[in-house]
Amino acid sequence: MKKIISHKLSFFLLAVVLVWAKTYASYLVEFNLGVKGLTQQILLFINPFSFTIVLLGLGLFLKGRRSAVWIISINAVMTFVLYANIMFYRFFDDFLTFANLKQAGNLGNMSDGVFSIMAPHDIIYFLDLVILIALCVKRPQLKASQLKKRWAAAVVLAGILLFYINLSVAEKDRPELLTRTFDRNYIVKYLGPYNYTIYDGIQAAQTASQKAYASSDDLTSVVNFTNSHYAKPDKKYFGIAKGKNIIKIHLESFQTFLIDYKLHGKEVTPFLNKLAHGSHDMKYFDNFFHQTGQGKTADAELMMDNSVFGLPEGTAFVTKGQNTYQSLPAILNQKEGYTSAVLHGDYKSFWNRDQVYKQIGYDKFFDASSYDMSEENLVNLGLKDKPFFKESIPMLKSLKKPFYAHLMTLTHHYPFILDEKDATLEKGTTGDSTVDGYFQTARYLDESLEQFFKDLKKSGLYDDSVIVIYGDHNGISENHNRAMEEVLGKEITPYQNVMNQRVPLMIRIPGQKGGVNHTYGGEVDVMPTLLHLQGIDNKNYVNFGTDLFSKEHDETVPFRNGNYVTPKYTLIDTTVYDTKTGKEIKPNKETEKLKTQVSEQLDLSDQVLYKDLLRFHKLKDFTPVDPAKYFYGKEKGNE
Ligand code: GP9
Ligand code: MN
Repeated sequence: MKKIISHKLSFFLLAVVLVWAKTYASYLVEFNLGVKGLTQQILLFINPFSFTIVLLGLGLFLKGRRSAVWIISINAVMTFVLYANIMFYRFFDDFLTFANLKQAGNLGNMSDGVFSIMAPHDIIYFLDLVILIALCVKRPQLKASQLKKRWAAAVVLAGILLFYINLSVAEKDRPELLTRTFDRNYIVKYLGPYNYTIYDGIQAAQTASQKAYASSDDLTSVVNFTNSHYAKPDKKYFGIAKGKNIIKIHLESFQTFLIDYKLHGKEVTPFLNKLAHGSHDMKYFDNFFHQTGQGKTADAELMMDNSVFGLPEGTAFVTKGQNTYQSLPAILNQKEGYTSAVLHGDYKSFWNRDQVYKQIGYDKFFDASSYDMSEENLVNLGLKDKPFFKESIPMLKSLKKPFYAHLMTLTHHYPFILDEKDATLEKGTTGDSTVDGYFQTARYLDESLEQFFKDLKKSGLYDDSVIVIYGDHNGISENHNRAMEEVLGKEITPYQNVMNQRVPLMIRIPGQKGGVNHTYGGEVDVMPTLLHLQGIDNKNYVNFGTDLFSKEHDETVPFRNGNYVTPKYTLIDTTVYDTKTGKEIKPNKETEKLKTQVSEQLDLSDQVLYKDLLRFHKLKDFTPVDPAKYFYGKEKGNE
């Protein structure tokens, strides 16, 4: 036994335990990781181990004191990583990224405040280093200690195995944790700060290499495409909303099939139904589709504000958070003096929003920290929609006019749960809890929206504002087809599944009549539409969508996977359907041409993001957004 637990191994074990202890202490003292449930508690407890065992364990292959030096050096690097994150988190409420390091503005803000955010207890983060160094110096036994290579290998393998276990339990609790990168908080909560740093480093390296080989020539084919795809504005609509506030409301997971749907003989969304039928002068697009991929909400936001597609894999908001954008809020600001704001009852780091909104040029970001997040106001992912809308009114009023405000709801989100006291509609009865709950949270959202409209009127903001309402993506996936067949009373064929990807789009323009508009369109079409309503021609911008009111609007709606819908055809993989009847038809020249156009459009849009091509797009009347000039939350400069 004594032989096995050699001095070398005990030094190593001590180092591992000390690193674990301080890392775990930092979870409890420094970070707000939102740990819920036993699985997450256990993962939090064990997650510092895997990386520590592997990295420190490599030192066991070295002889004598060199091994101790290795362990101490790695410990020092890990201490630096941990402490840098602690400091950064104290300042920005977020974890450090390699992208942050490159963005001088961010850290520059911190530099003069560094000492003020240090705390006396910070000593605990360095204590283990001191102990290990002292032991190394004082203990001559370490010099002679030896460990068999196969023991060293066993230790490193055990660390790797632990990592796999940790990752698989994490993926079970939060599927697609690494592929979708929802939030840095999540990665740290599940995998710990050290694994997170490696993960972030790999992502940063991938991004950098994609950008490095790009040149302005790559932009030429993009601009050729968007020029030839341009749809000129209809005079009837051009500029009719000039200078009006724009209040854009994101209905989480809201699908069009809910409109006019009756459950237990009652309308599920009576207020939205009224709007869809022209009340409040609402123009309702009933053939509007979401085009999101893995990035879900973030993809919807990206498309609506930039008229580019989300990426085929992952989430552009996360992986392309350091790109150049020519966004709707930035153009509105530069052309018409608009201020812009996002309002949302979740924390700002979700979907990397705090970084990307700066790239997009949002002046303000009211996230969860601006709202009353007491327990009774929360359900599921964050703030309930009713308090969210209520508290948003004074924030909207505080904005300099004209403004563009993007409000994102949250309660109607998978798994569609609601406190009993908030439920005014009985659940569905399919036996599928997701589908059954979906109706109840949709009703809650509908009531929240009705209340918001009333409050907007009271506040005086209603009359002079354009109101845009849209569903971001489907809430019910194909895993629930059985229950959905019961709900819709029809078989969910692949064709029907595509039809189910309709989400509502509504636009209210002061002084204009409402009504139903059957034009086919998708999320990339919203930015050109809103620009033209403002009297800003989108001709020179890289927009992949076209104005929904234009006579030249392209009614082909590409989906992220290369499928498409037009009023005539629906392409699913290699099969073409007649959109009106759902009957399979033979591919023809037109459907083949559309297929080529759609894949070219998606490919060019991907290149814009992967290669950061808009940095080469010089426009006389557009100054690129400087993210270093934007501050949200506690950051200095946001007074
Ligand atoms: C989180 C919310 C939901 O803040 O926007 O995002 P989703 O899961 O729908 O992408
Ligand atoms: Mn969403």
